[in-house]
Amino acid sequence: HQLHAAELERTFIAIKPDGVQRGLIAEIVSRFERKGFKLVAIKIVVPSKEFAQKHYHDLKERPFFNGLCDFLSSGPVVAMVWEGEGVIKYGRKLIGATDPQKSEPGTIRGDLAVAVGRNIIHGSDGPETAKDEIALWFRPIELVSYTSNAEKWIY
Ligand code: 3AN
Repeated sequence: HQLHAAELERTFIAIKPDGVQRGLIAEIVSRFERKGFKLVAIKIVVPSKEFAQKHYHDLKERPFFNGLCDFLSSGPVVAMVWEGEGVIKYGRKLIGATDPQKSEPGTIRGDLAVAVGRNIIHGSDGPETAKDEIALWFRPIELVSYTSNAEKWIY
C-alpha cells in the first residue's frame, strides 16, 4: 500500500551534548537512515537552560531535573525530526532503555553509552510528546516534505 507523506508518523530525536562531543552524530543518523526512516528536519543548536527546562517539563519534580537541564544546555545538540511508519515506537526501540546498563546490545544506548545521566540521545515517548517536542524545537517551515527513491521499496 502507498501512504501519503502527510499521513506518516513523525518523531523528535535529539543527539545530546555527550553524543555530539563523542563524535556519534553520523553513527546515530545512520541507524535511523538504514532502518528506512526519513529525515525531514535537522539542525545543531545550543539550547538555553530555560529551553531545556521546557523540553523536560514533565520531569520537573524529579531530583535529577536541574542537572539534566544543565547537561542538555551544556553544548551543541543535534535536533532532528524523523518520519516513517511506526517511527515513534520503533525509534524508542533503536534507542534502547533509558538506563544504558539495561539497554540491550544492538541498541544505540546499549552499544554506545554506560550512564543514565549521559545516555547520548533523546526520543519522543508517544504521539502527544512527539507533536509537542517537534513544535518546541522546529518552526513548521523547517520540516521538509520530499519523496525519496527508497520510499517505494520501504513503505
Ligand atoms: P527516556 O529519555 O528514555 O525517555 P525519561 O523520559 O525517563 O527517559 O528521562 C529523560 C532523561 O532524564 C533521560 N534521557 C536521562 O538523561 C535522564 N534521566 C532519567 N533518569 C535519570 C536518573 N535516574 N538520573 C539521571 N538522569 C536521569
